[in-house]
Amino acid sequence: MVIDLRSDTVTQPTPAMREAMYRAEVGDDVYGEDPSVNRLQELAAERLGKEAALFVTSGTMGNTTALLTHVERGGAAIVGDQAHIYRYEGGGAVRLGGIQLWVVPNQSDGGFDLARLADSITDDSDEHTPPTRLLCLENTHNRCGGCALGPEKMMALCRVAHARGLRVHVDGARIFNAAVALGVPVSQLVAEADSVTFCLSKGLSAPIGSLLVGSRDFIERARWVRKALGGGMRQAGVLAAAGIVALEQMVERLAEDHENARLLAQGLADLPQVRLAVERVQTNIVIFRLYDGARPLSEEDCAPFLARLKSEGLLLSSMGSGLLRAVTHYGIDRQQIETALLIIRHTLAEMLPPARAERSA
Ligand code: TLP
Repeated sequence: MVIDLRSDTVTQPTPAMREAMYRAEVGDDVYGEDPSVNRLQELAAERLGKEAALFVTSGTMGNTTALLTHVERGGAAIVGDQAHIYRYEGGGAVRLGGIQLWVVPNQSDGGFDLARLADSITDDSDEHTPPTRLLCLENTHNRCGGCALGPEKMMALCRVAHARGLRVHVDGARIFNAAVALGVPVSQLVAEADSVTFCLSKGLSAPIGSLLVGSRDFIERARWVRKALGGGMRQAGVLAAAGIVALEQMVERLAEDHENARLLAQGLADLPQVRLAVERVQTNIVIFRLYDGARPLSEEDCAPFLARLKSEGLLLSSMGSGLLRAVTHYGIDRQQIETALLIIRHTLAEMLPPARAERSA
C-alpha cells in the first residue's frame, strides 16, 4: 500500500459519491438544464454567501475565468509572489487574457503588507503603467504551507483594494480547510470578496470540479468566458452529484486531515535534518526543508531522497527550490502518518547521518 502524500488531489471518490453519480439526474448544462449542476451551484452560492455560482472543470479554470471576467486585455491583476495563479496555472491570464500579473511579495501567512499592497496599485491616470483592476488572494495558501487567513485579515486586504476601485478574487481552492481550521463559516472569510474559486476535487474528495462564485451579474459574464475556454459541459450532473456529496458530507472531516498534518509536522520537526515551522501548520499542508548540517538541500539534492522514499512506498512532492511538501487527506489515517514518519526517519538516518546533519544554532 503506497502512502501518497503528494497532494489532496489524489483523493478517491467516496462510496456515497459513486452512488450519487450513478443515480444523478442530468440534462444539458449549456442550456442550464442539468438539475444536478443547478443544485450544486445553488448550494455552493449559499455556502459562500454569494448570489450565484458556476461549475467549472478545475481550480485553474475557475481562477482563469475569474481573471478574464474581471480584467480587460491590458489591465493588471495583483498576485502574490507565491500565488498558485502566478506560478502554477500555465500563464493563463496573460496567454488567454492579455492580463499583466503584478507581483507583490507574500508575507509568510500568505497575506500582504497592507501599505506595500496599497503602493502597488496604479490607476488610469498614467499611460506608463497598466491599470490595476483586481487583487487576487489565496486562502489557504498552498506555498505558504497551508496557512489560513482569518476574517479580519481578509477584510483588511479587501478594503485596501476596494478603496481604490479594484475587485477582489479569492483563490479558495482550499477555503473550506481555512474555515474548519479557524472555526468560522466559510461565508465570513469571503464576505467582502467579489469572487471566489473553490475546489471539490482536493480535500473534499470529489473526482472532478470546482465552483466559481460571485454576484449574479458576474456569474452571467463568467458563463461566456467559461464557454470560450471550452468549459461548457453537457450532462455534467454526473460530476456535480459527487460535488453535492462533497459539500454535504466531507467538510467537517477536514479537521482529521489537519490533525494528521500536525502529527506529521511534529514528528518531522524532531528530526535534526529537517527544518519546519510547526506553528505554521494550521491545515493539511506540511512544507519543510532538508539540511545537511547548516547547508539547505537544493531541489537536485532532494531528488534521490524522494526517489528512495518512493521505493519504500511513500510519496511526497517537491515544490521547487528545495521545498518538500506532504499533504494529508481523506484515505490517509494516523497509522499511515506514523509509518510515513518511520520511513522518513530511517531514510534520513542513512542518507544524511545526524552526525553530519547536526543543526547549527
Ligand atoms: N494545486 C495543486 C498543484 O497545482 C500544485 C496541488 O497539488 O496543490 N489554487 C490552489 C491554491 C491550488 O493548490 C491548486 C492546485 C489550484 C488552484 C488549481 O486547481 P486544479 O488542479 O483543479 O486546476
